[in-house]
Amino acid sequence: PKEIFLKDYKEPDYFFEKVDLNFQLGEETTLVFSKIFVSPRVEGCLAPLVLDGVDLKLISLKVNGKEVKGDDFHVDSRHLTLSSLPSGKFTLEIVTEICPQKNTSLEGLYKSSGNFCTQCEAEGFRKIIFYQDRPDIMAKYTCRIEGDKSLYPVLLSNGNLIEEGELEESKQYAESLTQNLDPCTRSHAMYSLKAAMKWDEDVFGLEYDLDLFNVVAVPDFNMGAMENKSLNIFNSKLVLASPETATDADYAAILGVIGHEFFHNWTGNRVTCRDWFQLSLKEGLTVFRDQEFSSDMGSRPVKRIGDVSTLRSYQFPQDAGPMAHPVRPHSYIKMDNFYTVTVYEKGAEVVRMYKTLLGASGFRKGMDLYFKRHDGQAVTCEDFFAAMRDANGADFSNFMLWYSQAGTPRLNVVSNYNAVAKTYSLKFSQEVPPTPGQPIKEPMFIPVALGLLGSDGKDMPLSSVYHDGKLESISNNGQPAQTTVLRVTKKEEEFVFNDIPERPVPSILRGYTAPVRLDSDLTDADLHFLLANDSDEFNRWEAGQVLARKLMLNLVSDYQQNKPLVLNQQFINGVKSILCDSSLDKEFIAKAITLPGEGEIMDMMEVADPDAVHAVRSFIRKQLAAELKNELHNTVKNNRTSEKYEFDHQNLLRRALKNTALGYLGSLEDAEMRELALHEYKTATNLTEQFAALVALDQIPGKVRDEVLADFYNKLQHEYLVINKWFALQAMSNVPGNVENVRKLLDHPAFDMRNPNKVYSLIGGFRGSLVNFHAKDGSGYKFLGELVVQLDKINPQVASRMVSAFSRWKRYDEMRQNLAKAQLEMILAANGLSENVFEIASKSLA
Ligand code: B3K
Ligand code: ZN
Repeated sequence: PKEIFLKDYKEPDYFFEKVDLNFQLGEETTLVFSKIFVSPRVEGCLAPLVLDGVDLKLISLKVNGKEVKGDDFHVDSRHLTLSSLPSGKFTLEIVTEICPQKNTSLEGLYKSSGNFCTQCEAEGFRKIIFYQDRPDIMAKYTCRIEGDKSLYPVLLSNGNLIEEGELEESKQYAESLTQNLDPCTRSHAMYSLKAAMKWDEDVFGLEYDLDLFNVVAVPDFNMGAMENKSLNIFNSKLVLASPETATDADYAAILGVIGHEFFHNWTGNRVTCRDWFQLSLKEGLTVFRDQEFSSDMGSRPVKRIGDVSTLRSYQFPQDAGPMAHPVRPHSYIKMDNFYTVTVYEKGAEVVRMYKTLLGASGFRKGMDLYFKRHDGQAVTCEDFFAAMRDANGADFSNFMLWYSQAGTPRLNVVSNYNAVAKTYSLKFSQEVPPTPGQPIKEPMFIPVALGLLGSDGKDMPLSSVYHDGKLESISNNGQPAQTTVLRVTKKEEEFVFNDIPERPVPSILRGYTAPVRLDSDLTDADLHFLLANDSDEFNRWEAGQVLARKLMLNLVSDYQQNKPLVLNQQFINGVKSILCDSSLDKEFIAKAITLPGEGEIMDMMEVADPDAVHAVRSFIRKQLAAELKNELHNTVKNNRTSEKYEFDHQNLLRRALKNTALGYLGSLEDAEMRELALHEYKTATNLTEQFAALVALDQIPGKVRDEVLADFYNKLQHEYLVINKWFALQAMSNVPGNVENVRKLLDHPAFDMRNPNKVYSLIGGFRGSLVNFHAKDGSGYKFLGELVVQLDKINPQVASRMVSAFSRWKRYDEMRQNLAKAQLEMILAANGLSENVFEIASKSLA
């Protein structure tokens, strides 16, 4: 397979000005008529025109209305090459035949669950017609679709509807679209869309530019959604919501994803990427925009906590493994493999840093300039950087390194208080770890928001800081600041604060202003102090997490040495005081009493030990549940929601806290608590509470668990999205030997390997059980290895997502390493392996 490099980018020799498409949808094959108006970039161009085309049958080919002769074109399995072209502009008419009914890759044009659907990003358009399939070809399109009216009553395409009507033989056609949403979509998705439209106008001054906007739900879809202009397509799980079939988390995800796709209209469609390496230009920016949107619609600190947890649990491990790549990758074999947490989530952190450095109004100025300069263009990450810089006259020194250097920087801080001089110093040092192809790194530009707490727990006023041989004043409209943003740009660097009356407790990296791993010399007492007092809610939560991580790592080491596990009282008291603090936001409490995830702890170990990490996390949960049983029980009783479900902030908070408490109680092997969970299950008026009760009951194997799981299936079997949750719950179970149960579920009548959501639930879910996926006998690895090979024949994109679970195999003990490696080798040896899986598997072994 061929690797494609950023450094090899060349402008196209030919531009396409206009493209007219006509689809004749059929039951055996579909015919696509394309008429392309071509113009050479440079007058008198003699270069051949190379069109991409995969799995296409060429029916006819005309240039300027004349059939092209055999000598003047060449077709192979990837390209159609045309030579002896007219000089100057010309038209190209091509008729292509495709088989959407046989297309299980869900890329290009495919038919599934009775619908025709397209997916063109990143390189799927070449599976529909012969085309220069690259993002810098920006043409005007018209699109006509013809199909059987009874089978395909609704025909939707991009842009405004020009014309629609009837044809003979009960066929109809449309040159665009009609609004058609099912009623339950209308409520929450429509609410989300309207909110997103208003938000973008208010916050960025960006308006929608067409008369129509369609939201379509598709049950068989590889990703979450796709931002096709005026025709956003969604995986149905990210659109369809009713209280009985979607949880609060689903409602929140829908809000975010509807927003995300809508926001792409400006950041992605009107201004797009020059080439796919620039993907984060639109994705990092649009994720940032959807995060901000969700923050404004709900609780900002809680949203931030959730986003940072995702970054730590998924992006940090990626950045530390064999698939580590910069926010702007340097090369790829299959672009689809680079729709990653690094490009999306770390990319969003990079955009957030501009805002941290420039402030809200400076950031807005930068965005305004970006659109002013680049509306209608295909551009690069440098163009975005330049707009931010130029609009503000800003000095960003080496900021661009965030786009080119992979790996999570480590930032270390050492503090010192001088009681005589009344100065407080913070010494920063940074290190960016080596990653594949990048052994040596430069220091990064790290914005660090900082506050200093006095012994009264309040922020000290900060007036000046001595840095780099200069005294810099810190002020907030003339007033001393409570939080300041330090710019750490060197390998080692010191900041000294003046007029500090007592030794402060520093609150470093408030709001998590940079995607780094922070180490500091804060003591446990300092962390407890921050947990109780920090005015920055994110750092309050963070202090608790740092304490919990330390505790968990210590217990893991006790476990490995066969020492008895003991939970210290101070930690229990800390959790108790948060749980019982009625002044706190309930959703914040839920986050603050939740332990760091198993993946996060594994990621911090020299050799990852899944059994120990799982045992320790379960032990702490159980101990806390036992010690705080009354408080947790009261929390459940006091936070049941009212009869009618509403996705409103007040009720959402109550459910978040109640469900977290119930989860703790479910870990106890206690008949009374099981009754409680069963009661919650039976009396729930919405899926959020019902499913949380099911999750609580799922923890203890036995008759009750089996009966409730069966009951849930019987009642909700017609709701396929809910049944996917039911699959996932069982797949993630830590019951020893669960792999056999998961194998059986593959034959369940509701399972279907061709539906990505089902695969993500059952097979993806299984990878979530540390003890079973990493089982010492290799049964988990073998299960996944076999499935990847099977899946690859159906849908390479989905298979490739599944194989990535193996990529960090070197993090485990030798026995597990050998078992995982054997699976990767087996996969690579499979016949007809896709490039998608090949890329991940081979890079994992390298
Ligand atoms: N841009 C699409 C993702 C396309 C994925 C291609 N394999 C969805 C999004 O980010 O909104
Ligand atoms: Zn996106």
